[in-house]
Amino acid sequence: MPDRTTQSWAELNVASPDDLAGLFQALAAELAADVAAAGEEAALRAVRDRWLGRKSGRLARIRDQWLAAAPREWKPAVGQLYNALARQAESEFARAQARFAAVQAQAMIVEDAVDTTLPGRAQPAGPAHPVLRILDRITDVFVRLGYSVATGPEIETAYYNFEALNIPADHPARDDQDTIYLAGAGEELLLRTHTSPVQIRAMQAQEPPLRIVAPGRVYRHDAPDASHSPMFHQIEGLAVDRDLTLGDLKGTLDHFARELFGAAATTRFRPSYFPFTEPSAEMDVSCILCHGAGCRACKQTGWIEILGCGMIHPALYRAVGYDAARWSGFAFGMGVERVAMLYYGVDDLQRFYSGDLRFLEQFAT
Ligand code: 2U9
Repeated sequence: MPDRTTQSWAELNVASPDDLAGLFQALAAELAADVAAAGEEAALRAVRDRWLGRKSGRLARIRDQWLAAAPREWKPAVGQLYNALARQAESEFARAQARFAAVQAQAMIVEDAVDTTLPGRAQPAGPAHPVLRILDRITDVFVRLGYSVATGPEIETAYYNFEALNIPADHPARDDQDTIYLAGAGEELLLRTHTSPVQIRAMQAQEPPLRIVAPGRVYRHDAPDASHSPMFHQIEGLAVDRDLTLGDLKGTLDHFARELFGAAATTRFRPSYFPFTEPSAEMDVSCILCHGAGCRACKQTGWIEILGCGMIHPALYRAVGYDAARWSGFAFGMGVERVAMLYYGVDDLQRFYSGDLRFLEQFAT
């Protein structure tokens, strides 16, 4: 069917009102057929442009050409029919658009539907790292005894890492061989070699009585091998109160050994030396593998060294402003990887840092 809206008013040859009505009826039918034939939204948009396009749409042409050119006596009738056709066009497009939107909404409901009968997706929980599991267990033993947990910076000053702990400038522990210093820092900054600075800060911040454990990462200038790592974990403890004795220290740590390794574990204390404690000792626990009979793990001695400890040196009380005559206390420290190796029977420290999930997932329970 030729597009009659491209014809001029004169070409239409409208001779009677019936001619005019017939012409608009045919256009209305054509419009309805066009809309009905649009099977998708893009097609509907094209039909809409053809009819309602602002400049060259069919309705624009009727308005701009027929209505403008019609003789005066025809204008009211043309105007009315034009308005009716324009209203019909708007409502047909709106209805068709709403139909498409409803179909689309229905499709989305189907697409997004959740099948509530399907079994849930498993969320595999990553197990905690074996070193941190042991660190938690050790921490918990002391928390149950009333200790609180303290943490602090891993970058420290020489004052907190050494001086305040009675480790003077000429002490071998301060050698570059053992300590990782941070180059270019204004004051002498380093990676803490133990968690003891945390406890110095805690003592500075509060008066006794004090019972804290300080778990965390520490750093040493060591090449990695089966028993060394430039980064490892420590947990240290500190108790300061009136009249604490070596007996309190031994009782506390013996209790700790039995809590961690089982009721059958026994302990022994051997004299030792640390600059920050006096007297100092190392605690051995009866070998958890052979129970004292002698095996490869305990080098046939029946004992395994587990931690260092001692009564706090009076120089430390002076450094933090405590009255050394009034307070006494004890401290202890242990390497967590070492305890984890014993606990789990791992013979190479590097395995903990291998990132090998087959190894790490063995400790999930
Ligand atoms: C303060 C006062 C005293 C913590 C202590 C040890 C003994 C000890 C080592 C075990 C293995 C370090 O990881 S390791 O190499 N530690 O033997 N640590 S007493 O003494 C303190 C700490 C803080 C204020």
